[in-house]
Amino acid sequence: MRTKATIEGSSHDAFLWGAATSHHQVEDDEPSDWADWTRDPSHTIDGSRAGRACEWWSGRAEEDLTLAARLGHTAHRLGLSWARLEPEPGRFDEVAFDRYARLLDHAHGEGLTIMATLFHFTLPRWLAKEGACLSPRFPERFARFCDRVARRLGDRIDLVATINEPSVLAFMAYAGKRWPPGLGRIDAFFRALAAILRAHAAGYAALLDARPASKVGLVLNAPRFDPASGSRRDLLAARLQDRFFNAIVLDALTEKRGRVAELAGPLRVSALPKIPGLRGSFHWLGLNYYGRYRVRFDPRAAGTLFGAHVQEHNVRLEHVDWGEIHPDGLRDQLLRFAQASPGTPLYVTENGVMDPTDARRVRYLEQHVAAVEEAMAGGAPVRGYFHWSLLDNFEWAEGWRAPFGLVAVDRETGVRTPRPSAERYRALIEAKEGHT
Ligand code: IFM
Repeated sequence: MRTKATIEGSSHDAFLWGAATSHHQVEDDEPSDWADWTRDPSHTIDGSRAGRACEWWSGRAEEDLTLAARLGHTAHRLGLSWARLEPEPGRFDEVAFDRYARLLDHAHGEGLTIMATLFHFTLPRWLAKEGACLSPRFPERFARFCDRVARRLGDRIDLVATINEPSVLAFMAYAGKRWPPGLGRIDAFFRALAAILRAHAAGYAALLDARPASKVGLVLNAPRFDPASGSRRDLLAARLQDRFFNAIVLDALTEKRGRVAELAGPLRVSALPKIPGLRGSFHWLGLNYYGRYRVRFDPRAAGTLFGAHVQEHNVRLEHVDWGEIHPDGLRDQLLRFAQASPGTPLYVTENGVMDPTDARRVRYLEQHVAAVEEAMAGGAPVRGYFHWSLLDNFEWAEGWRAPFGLVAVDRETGVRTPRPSAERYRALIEAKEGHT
C-alpha cells in the first residue's frame, strides 16, 4: 500500500484517489442470480442484461486498470463475484481465483491500491434458490466464502469490504420488487437487513481469523433526507426515512443509540434484533453518497414510510429517482459517520452522477471533493475518495441507460473514451498531491 499521499490541509498515511466498479456491472457473463433475473426483459427499463458488460472477465479489466492509473488514480475499488468463485456450495473454482489473482497483480503492478468488495448485490444461483439473504444459512455461508477469499487472495487485497449498501439491497430486493428476489414486503426489509448485518459480522470474524492483518470495512449508502418544508409532518416523514435507511445501520454497528437517535428526535425505534459480534466489527467505514431527498408527508405513501420525494430531480431517469445533487450532504454525512464512530477511518467508496454528456460531472466532482475537504477540516478522518464509476456500466434495473463513467464505453465497439471529467479528475488529483 502506498504510504505517502496528502489532501490539502491534512496529511495521512495514504489518501487514496480512484474510481469504483463492481463485478456484475463490468464483467462479462457472471453466472449469478442477477443473470437469471434479467432474463425477464421487464426487470430492466430497457429490457437489457449485463451480458458481455465491459468484458472484464474475458480480458479487458487489465487495459481499463492501466487506463485508470494513466488517469492519475492511485487506487481502485472492485467487486469479486461470489457466484463465480463458489459455483456450488463449498466447491471453489480455482481457475476463477487465478483469474482474479492475475487481475489484482496487474492492478498492483500499475501502482493501484485495491479495495475489494465481497458481496455487491449478486449471489450464487444455489444461494438464491436456498432463499438468498433470507436463507437461514446465509451468514454462515458468507463467512465460509470470506475465509476462502482471505486465504486465497488476501495478500493481494489492501482493504476488504464485506458487503455493499445493506439498506439499498434490503429496500430494493426485499421491501421492493425491482431487484431479485423481489419480495415486495416491508417485513422482509427488516429480516433481510438483520441477515445482511449478521453476515457482515460473521464475514468480519472469518476474514480476521484467516488473515489477522486484514483491514475490513462495510460500505453504506447514506443519502440525506431533508423535510420539503418547515411543517412538522414533513419533518417527521424525513426523519422516519433517515431512521430506517441510515441511522438503523449506524446504530446497530456502533450501538451509540443516544447520539444517533438524536437525529431522529423522538423516534428511538429500532426494528433490528441485537446481533452478536456486530458492534465495532470494522476497521474502516465506506460511505456511498449520491445526493439528498426532500421529503413531503404523504399518507398514501405507506411503502416509503409516508414520505414522498418532491425535490427538483436534477438526477432523474424516467421513473428513477436519484435525488438532488447536494454536495454539502456529503460533508454532513461524513461528519455524522465520524461522530457515530470516532477515530474510524472513512472512505468515500462511491460518489457520482448519471450523465451521458458530462455536462454536470466536472462540477459534481469538484464540489464533492471540496465537500470531502470540508469534512476533513471539521475532523472527519477521511482516507480516500472513489468516484462511481470508472466506466459506463450495467446499472441494475436501469440497464444500460444510466452512464456513470469517467470513461465512456461504446456499446457496439467497446471503444473507451475518457470524458472531460476524467481529465479534470486527473488534474485535481495532481494538484492535491502537489505534483502538477
Ligand atoms: O451502480 C450502483 C452501485 O452498484 C451501487 N451504488 C450506487 C450505484 C449507482 O446507482
